[in-house]
Amino acid sequence: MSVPTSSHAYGIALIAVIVGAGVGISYYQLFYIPELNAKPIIPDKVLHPGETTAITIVPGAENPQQQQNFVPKKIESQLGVNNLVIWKNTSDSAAHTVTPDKPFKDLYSGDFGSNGVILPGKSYQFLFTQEAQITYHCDPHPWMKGEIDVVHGALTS
Ligand SMILES: [Cu+2]
Repeated sequence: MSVPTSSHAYGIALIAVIVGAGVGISYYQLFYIPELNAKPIIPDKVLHPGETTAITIVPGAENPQQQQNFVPKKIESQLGVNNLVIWKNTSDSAAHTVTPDKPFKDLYSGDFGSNGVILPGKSYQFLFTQEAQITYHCDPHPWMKGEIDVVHGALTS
Protein backbone atom coordinates (compact mmCIF):
# COMPACT_ATOMS: atom_id res chain seq x y z
CA MET A 1 0.00 0.00 0.00
CA SER A 2 1.59 3.22 -1.13
CA VAL A 3 1.17 6.60 0.52
CA PRO A 4 1.14 9.71 -1.68
CA THR A 5 4.41 11.70 -1.27
CA SER A 6 2.72 14.88 -0.17
CA SER A 7 0.83 13.07 2.57
CA HIS A 8 4.08 11.37 3.71
CA ALA A 9 5.87 14.72 4.01
CA TYR A 10 2.92 16.09 5.89
CA GLY A 11 3.12 13.14 8.30
CA ILE A 12 6.83 13.76 9.01
CA ALA A 13 6.22 17.45 9.57
CA LEU A 14 3.40 16.62 11.94
CA ILE A 15 5.61 14.21 13.92
CA ALA A 16 8.35 16.85 14.09
CA VAL A 17 5.87 19.34 15.51
CA ILE A 18 4.59 16.82 18.09
CA VAL A 19 8.13 15.83 19.17
CA GLY A 20 9.13 19.48 19.34
CA ALA A 21 6.14 20.34 21.52
CA GLY A 22 6.91 17.34 23.73
CA VAL A 23 10.48 18.48 24.27
CA GLY A 24 9.26 21.98 25.03
CA ILE A 25 6.70 20.77 27.57
CA SER A 26 9.26 18.47 29.26
CA TYR A 27 11.74 21.27 29.53
CA TYR A 28 9.05 23.51 31.01
CA GLN A 29 8.04 20.88 33.60
CA LEU A 30 11.57 19.78 34.50
CA PHE A 31 13.30 23.12 34.74
CA TYR A 32 11.02 26.07 34.52
CA ILE A 33 8.23 25.11 36.96
CA PRO A 34 10.54 23.81 39.76
CA GLU A 35 12.49 27.05 39.61
CA LEU A 36 9.30 29.08 39.99
CA ASN A 37 8.09 26.96 42.90
CA ALA A 38 11.46 26.59 44.62
CA LYS A 39 11.40 27.69 48.22
CA PRO A 40 14.46 29.31 49.76
CA ILE A 41 16.65 27.21 52.00
CA ILE A 42 15.70 28.10 55.55
CA PRO A 43 17.77 27.15 58.62
CA ASP A 44 16.10 24.45 60.70
CA LYS A 45 16.05 26.77 63.74
CA VAL A 46 13.92 29.21 61.78
CA LEU A 47 11.54 26.50 60.55
CA HIS A 48 11.20 25.10 64.09
CA PRO A 49 11.83 27.91 66.58
CA GLY A 50 11.90 26.86 70.23
CA GLU A 51 9.54 29.60 71.38
CA THR A 52 6.59 31.51 70.05
CA THR A 53 5.70 35.17 70.11
CA ALA A 54 2.24 35.60 71.57
CA ILE A 55 -0.06 38.52 70.92
CA THR A 56 -3.38 38.70 72.72
CA ILE A 57 -6.43 40.36 71.21
CA VAL A 58 -8.06 41.47 74.43
CA PRO A 59 -11.78 41.67 75.28
CA GLY A 60 -13.27 45.06 74.43
CA ALA A 61 -10.82 45.63 71.55
CA GLU A 62 -13.82 46.37 69.32
CA ASN A 63 -14.51 49.46 71.42
CA PRO A 64 -12.78 52.48 69.85
CA GLN A 65 -12.56 54.13 73.30
CA GLN A 66 -10.43 51.30 74.63
CA GLN A 67 -6.68 51.80 74.37
CA GLN A 68 -5.73 48.14 74.58
CA ASN A 69 -6.49 45.86 71.63
CA PHE A 70 -3.48 43.98 70.27
CA VAL A 71 -1.33 43.32 73.36
CA PRO A 72 1.51 44.01 73.14
CA LYS A 73 0.86 46.62 70.49
CA LYS A 74 4.44 46.52 69.24
CA ILE A 75 6.63 43.47 69.49
CA GLU A 76 9.92 42.14 68.20
CA SER A 77 10.29 38.58 66.99
CA GLN A 78 13.69 36.95 66.52
CA LEU A 79 14.38 34.55 63.67
CA GLY A 80 15.43 31.17 65.02
CA VAL A 81 14.14 32.00 68.50
CA ASN A 82 10.45 32.94 68.50
CA ASN A 83 9.57 33.69 64.87
CA LEU A 84 6.32 31.73 65.06
CA VAL A 85 3.86 34.47 65.94
CA ILE A 86 0.43 33.64 67.35
CA TRP A 87 -2.48 36.03 67.73
CA LYS A 88 -5.15 34.79 70.09
CA ASN A 89 -8.58 36.35 70.20
CA THR A 90 -9.57 36.20 73.87
CA SER A 91 -12.81 38.11 73.37
CA ASP A 92 -15.97 36.16 74.11
CA SER A 93 -18.04 37.94 71.49
CA ALA A 94 -16.11 39.93 68.86
CA ALA A 95 -14.37 38.57 65.78
CA HIS A 96 -11.23 40.32 64.58
CA THR A 97 -8.68 40.13 61.77
CA VAL A 98 -4.93 40.51 61.51
CA THR A 99 -4.55 42.46 58.29
CA PRO A 100 -1.28 44.00 57.10
CA ASP A 101 -1.44 47.72 56.26
CA LYS A 102 0.55 46.90 53.11
CA PRO A 103 0.59 43.38 51.63
CA PHE A 104 3.51 41.30 52.88
CA LYS A 105 4.62 37.99 51.43
CA ASP A 106 7.11 35.82 53.28
CA LEU A 107 9.18 33.83 50.77
CA TYR A 108 8.49 30.61 52.67
CA SER A 109 5.11 31.09 54.35
CA GLY A 110 3.41 33.19 51.68
CA ASP A 111 0.96 36.01 52.23
CA PHE A 112 0.73 37.35 55.76
CA GLY A 113 -2.67 38.08 57.30
CA SER A 114 -5.59 36.14 58.72
CA ASN A 115 -7.78 34.55 56.09
CA GLY A 116 -11.05 36.09 57.17
CA VAL A 117 -11.91 36.75 60.79
CA ILE A 118 -10.46 35.16 63.92
CA LEU A 119 -13.46 34.07 65.93
CA PRO A 120 -13.62 34.45 69.73
CA GLY A 121 -11.38 31.85 71.35
CA LYS A 122 -9.55 31.13 68.08
CA SER A 123 -6.09 32.12 67.01
CA TYR A 124 -4.07 32.92 63.92
CA GLN A 125 -0.43 32.05 63.53
CA PHE A 126 2.27 32.89 61.02
CA LEU A 127 5.81 31.62 60.67
CA PHE A 128 8.09 34.48 59.67
CA THR A 129 11.28 33.28 57.99
CA GLN A 130 12.81 36.58 56.93
CA GLU A 131 13.33 40.02 58.39
CA ALA A 132 10.30 42.24 58.17
CA GLN A 133 8.76 45.32 59.69
CA ILE A 134 5.02 45.07 59.52
CA THR A 135 2.25 47.31 60.68
CA TYR A 136 -1.18 45.76 60.75
CA HIS A 137 -4.73 46.47 61.83
CA CYS A 138 -8.12 44.83 62.25
CA ASP A 139 -10.40 45.19 59.23
CA PRO A 140 -13.75 45.62 61.04
CA HIS A 141 -12.14 47.85 63.71
CA PRO A 142 -9.43 49.90 61.97
CA TRP A 143 -8.48 51.68 65.23
CA MET A 144 -6.98 48.38 66.34
CA LYS A 145 -3.36 48.69 65.26
CA GLY A 146 -0.21 46.70 65.87
CA GLU A 147 3.37 46.38 64.73
CA ILE A 148 5.70 43.44 64.50
CA ASP A 149 9.41 43.64 63.76
CA VAL A 150 11.04 40.41 62.68
CA VAL A 151 14.79 40.61 63.24
CA HIS A 152 17.76 38.28 63.08
CA GLY A 153 18.15 36.36 66.31
CA ALA A 154 21.42 35.64 68.09
CA LEU A 155 21.48 32.17 66.54
CA THR A 156 20.99 33.22 62.95
CA SER A 157 22.83 36.51 62.62
CU1 LIG B 1 -11.26 43.89 65.49
